[in-house]
Amino acid sequence: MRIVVLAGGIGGARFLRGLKQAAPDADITVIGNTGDDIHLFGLKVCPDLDTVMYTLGDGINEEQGWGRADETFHLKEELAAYGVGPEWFGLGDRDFATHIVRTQMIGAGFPLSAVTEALCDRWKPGVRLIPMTDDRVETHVAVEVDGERKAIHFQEYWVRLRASVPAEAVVPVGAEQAKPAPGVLEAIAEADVVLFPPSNPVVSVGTILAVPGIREAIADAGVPVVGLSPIVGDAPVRGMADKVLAAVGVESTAAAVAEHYGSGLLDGWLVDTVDAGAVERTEAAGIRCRAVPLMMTDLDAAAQMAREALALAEEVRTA
Ligand code: FO1
Repeated sequence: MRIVVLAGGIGGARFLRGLKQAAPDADITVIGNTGDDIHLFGLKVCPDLDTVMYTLGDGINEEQGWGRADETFHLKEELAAYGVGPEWFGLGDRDFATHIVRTQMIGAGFPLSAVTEALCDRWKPGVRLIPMTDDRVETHVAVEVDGERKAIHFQEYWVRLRASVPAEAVVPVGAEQAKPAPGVLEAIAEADVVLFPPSNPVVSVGTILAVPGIREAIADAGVPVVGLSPIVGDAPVRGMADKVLAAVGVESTAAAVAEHYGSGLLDGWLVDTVDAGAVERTEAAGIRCRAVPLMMTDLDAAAQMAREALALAEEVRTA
């Protein structure tokens, strides 16, 4: 079975670990969000691609869900000693190697998709990881700080400000001019099922869908598209998805997120058992909905969620 997954960071990566266990023989292609990318110290950092690569390659810092295990921060400390910031973004020594290799390869003319393939040769994530585009897209957030409206990089909003101020707008800068990376549209066209994991529906899945051609390819693929709600009990399971959902006028509920994706895109939607009340509203929106446990407390729980998503896809296919 060929499965395509649109993944962001931590939630998407943990779901993918469960999907690999639930469907060990499946051919999984991950279309990774690159809107979180940031250029620091002259290096290109791709947080969501790295989180998928490290998580599936067993190099992730498990409790953080980002960055490397067994990390040290000597380089960061030395840079700070020179007064070279920013200090609010925790890049570790081991992680720096990834960004140096990536930046060197891009500097030598390799597209991000080829660089990602090369990095995955080491990590062997067991899926094909393709960035949503080889073009530069960086999500910025419009905020009002000290009475002044300004656009700041997503990472500054997310990490330095901890999303503590309302997001007036979320803009994937460059998305409109971006083209799907080689292999993205082909993977969607050849897929037997497309999954939206419990990633941030605005800044992760939403950013991937903002690359012209990707949303249309999925809507026209003629195969089941099934998503899993990142909102459980009217709150994001992790991260601060509610802050960016508000920016796009979507209430922080499981049903509202399904409606946001729309029945033109989604055929099925899994909500957590605490949100069983959302099933009727979601089905009224033309999206088949089931309430199942959605807390990825461990690998088996994530694998069960993946099985539920694949089962719903089969139900949709035979409907
Ligand atoms: N998230 C934080 O909350 N604090 C950090 O200092 C931080 C550093 C960092 C370094 C590399 C990387 O790949 C990710 C990092 N993240 C950090 C997470 C990152 O902001 C998020 O993973 C995504 O951008 C959102 O999914």
